[in-house]
Parts: sequence; structure tokens; C-alpha cells
Amino acid sequence: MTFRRNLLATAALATLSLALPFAALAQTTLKAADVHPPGYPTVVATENMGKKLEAATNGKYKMQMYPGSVLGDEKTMIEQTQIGAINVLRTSLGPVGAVVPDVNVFNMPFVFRDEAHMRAVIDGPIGQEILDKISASPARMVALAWMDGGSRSLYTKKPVRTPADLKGQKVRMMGNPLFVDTMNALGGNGIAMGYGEVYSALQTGVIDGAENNPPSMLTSNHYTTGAKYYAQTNHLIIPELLVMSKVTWDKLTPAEQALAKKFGREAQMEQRVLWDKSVTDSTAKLKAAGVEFIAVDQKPFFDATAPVRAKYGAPYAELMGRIAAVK
Ligand code: GTR
Repeated sequence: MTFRRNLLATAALATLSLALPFAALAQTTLKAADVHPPGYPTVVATENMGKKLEAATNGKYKMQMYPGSVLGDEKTMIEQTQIGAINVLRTSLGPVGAVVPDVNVFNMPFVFRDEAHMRAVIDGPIGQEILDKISASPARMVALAWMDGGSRSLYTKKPVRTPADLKGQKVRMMGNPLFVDTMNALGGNGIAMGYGEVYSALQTGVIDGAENNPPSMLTSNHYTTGAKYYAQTNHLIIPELLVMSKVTWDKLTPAEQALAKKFGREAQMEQRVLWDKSVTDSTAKLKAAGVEFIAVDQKPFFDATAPVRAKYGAPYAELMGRIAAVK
């Protein structure tokens, strides 16, 4: 018996000593999150970033994507990222403005002339400056890269051609007072709510419309609720953001941190190609489904939102000048 017990103990020890070197190589699964469904450009580019990280660290880090808001709306996911419960987050910059006010320069209506202008800004020194401001802020998130969110336009149940048509219309905006102010300045009633609530709010008539880019309007099914007039105001051109929780970041070696930034930047460029295709495809699908795209004169929308730029842009006049100067 004793002999047998010793034998078992020896065998157990041998197993343990064999297991130890492997334990040192334990794999960490990074939880990544996005409000968008599988296959959406931001989701695909973030997943690919995870695959590169896994290969470059010989499997030390693996990424598991939680798409489609399964971990909550963006406000909740930002909070989860701040405490390290989510490790990598792709979010709009919109709700980030509520925790890092400095990013609101990019959240202002008509701050970019067009998408090419926005891309030139985020790819250059100003884009890096804003990423650094996020990382240096007390928000406990390290900003890795930008992604493309195209231009946001209005979709409503009654057609909108001028700001006057927005009178009395309740329009969902992202959670950041700047956006509610923007809608109110345009003459509508801005209502802040999470992305996941918009569909039923449109269906039940709690809101009369929302605003977003064509890929989001399509994949969220918002266009099936009767909000089928898409007025091309392009009032917001908000870049998307890819961040890592500071809790996670601090556990990486400097070499791993450099990899995360490198693959993040590659995801930025990869997503852009996927994005352009997605906008073309979604636009065609929305039109085929009966959505009416309305070309509008943007000038009255630009003019109506001047007070918002004046209010939120006041502390950033110098930066706004530099943004405008980017060709
Ligand atoms: C989308 C954006 C999401 C989310 C959503 C919204 O365009 O990609 O990150 O912000 O809009 O309106 O909440």
C-alpha cells in the first residue's frame, strides 16, 4: 500500500514538474467588444488584429470577440474597459467624449469638411495627439488606433430637407450632451439613448428618427421601422476608436505593447478598405429595400450648428484652426 502510495505521489510530482514549464506559457484570452454584428468592418479588423497578436506572441495572447452589444451598450462597455473587464474595445468616439472631454473636438458637427479630410487628420500628427490625450487622461484606456465611421446623416419617418423639417421630431443621438445640443440646434428634439435601444424606440414611436451611416442603418434594421427617409446631411463625421484597457496594457511587456500599437495601426488601414466597400454595399441594399436617399443643401445645417461649435470649440480654437488647415 505504502509503496503504491509513494509511487502515485512520485507520478503526481512528475506530472506537476512536466506541467510547470507549460504553466509559465499560460495563454491569456483578451476579451474584445463591439456593438456591431459579426462581419462588420470594425469587428473583422479587430479580430484580425487579435490573430496577429496571437501569432506574434506565440499564442501567449489570444483574442475573443464579443460582437453585437452582447457586453452592453458603449457607455457600459467603456466602463467595463476602464476596470479591465473588457480588454480591447472598439467604440465610437462619441460616448468617449463624456469621459475624455478633449476628444470632443472630433465630435463636433461639421468639424471635418468631408471624409477625406477626416482621414488626413486622424492619420497625421493631430490624430496621434488626440490618441495620446486619451491615453494620458485619467480614463484608464490606452488609445491604439482609429477606425472609420463614415458620415452620419439623418433618417426619419417624415422626409427632412431643411432644418425646419426637424421641428417637433424626436431624434435619437449618442450619449454625449454635445450631440443632444447639436440636434436641438438643428430644430429637432435630441434624445440620448444607447444604440441597442434605438430599434424598439423607432418601432414604438418613442422617437421619430435617428442618425447614422448607411452600414449601421442597414445592420441595425432601423430602416425597417418606417424611418426610411435618409437626408444626406453628413452633419457628423466621427472617427471610431480602438482602445485597450489600461489594466491590460500595464500587464504587457514593452515589446508586446509595441505589437499592440503596430497591429492596431494595421487594423486602422485594413478597416478603411472594408469600410468603403461596406458603405457602397449598404447604400445599394438600403435603396433596394425602399430607403429614399435625399440630397440636401448642407449649408443651413452647417449654419444652424454654429452655436454648438462655438460652445464646445471655445477651449480648442487653436486646434480647430490646425484641423481646418489640414489639406
Ligand atoms: C455607429 C458606430 C457605433 C455606435 C453607433 C451609435 O456608427 O459605429 O460605434 O456609436 O453608431 O450610434 O451608437
